[in-house]
Amino acid sequence: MNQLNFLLIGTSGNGISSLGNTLLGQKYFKTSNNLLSTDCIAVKGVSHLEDCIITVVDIPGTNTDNKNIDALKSFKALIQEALRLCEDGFKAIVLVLQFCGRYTKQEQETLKLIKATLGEGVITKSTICVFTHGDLYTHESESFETWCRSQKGNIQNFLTECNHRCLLFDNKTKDEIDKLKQLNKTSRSHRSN
Ligand SMILES: Nc1nc2c(ncn2[C@@H]2O[C@H](COP(=O)(O)OP(=O)(O)OP(=O)(O)O)[C@@H](O)[C@H]2O)c(=O)[nH]1
Ligand SMILES: [Mg+2]
Repeated sequence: MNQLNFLLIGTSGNGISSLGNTLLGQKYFKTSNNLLSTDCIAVKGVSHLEDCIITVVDIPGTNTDNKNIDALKSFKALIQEALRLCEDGFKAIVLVLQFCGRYTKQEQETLKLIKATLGEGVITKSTICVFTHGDLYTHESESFETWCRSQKGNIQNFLTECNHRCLLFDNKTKDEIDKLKQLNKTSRSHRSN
């Protein structure tokens, strides 16, 4: 059996838990459209697909706006908890961004937390970048890859750093074939690490 272990990380509200559910093919994680997240623990989900065991750990989205919280300390505690839940470790860290969202200071702070906790090399070595809200992608004449390569500034630096392992996900799709295609692409990105 192949094992695909994913740790999902991102800024709160980017669709992290929804992505986890898509990857597992079932509703494991709580999702919400509330403006403030109430999640505070890491949760693990496991599913089987053909010859694969897929393990996903969903941690609460980061929120570095709240200056009363030591963001690094609480992030480190969450990562430790995630590693405890998935003792074989993670071959891929999935940084969840939102298509049509902006790459702001908040996103860069999330990236800093990842590097400070998992090491500077983690992006190049084992990070996949997933853009959720793929249903909003309407660039019919341009492939998603071309769109990624045309982005500028800090986001381009990040995409280059993760060797353009970028995927677009529509977590709302009801199309079973679409769902499988998204999953297959993720497993290919994972194997290219
Ligand atoms: N249209 C669309 N909506 C999405 C997609 N992915 C997530 N959403 C919506 O975005 C909202 C937030 O999704 P969650 O998965 O709860 O986000 P999260 O990042 O886990 O948020 P917290 O854990 O609360 O920080 C929900 O209303 C989802 O239905 C997507 O691909 N397309
Ligand atoms: Mg969540």
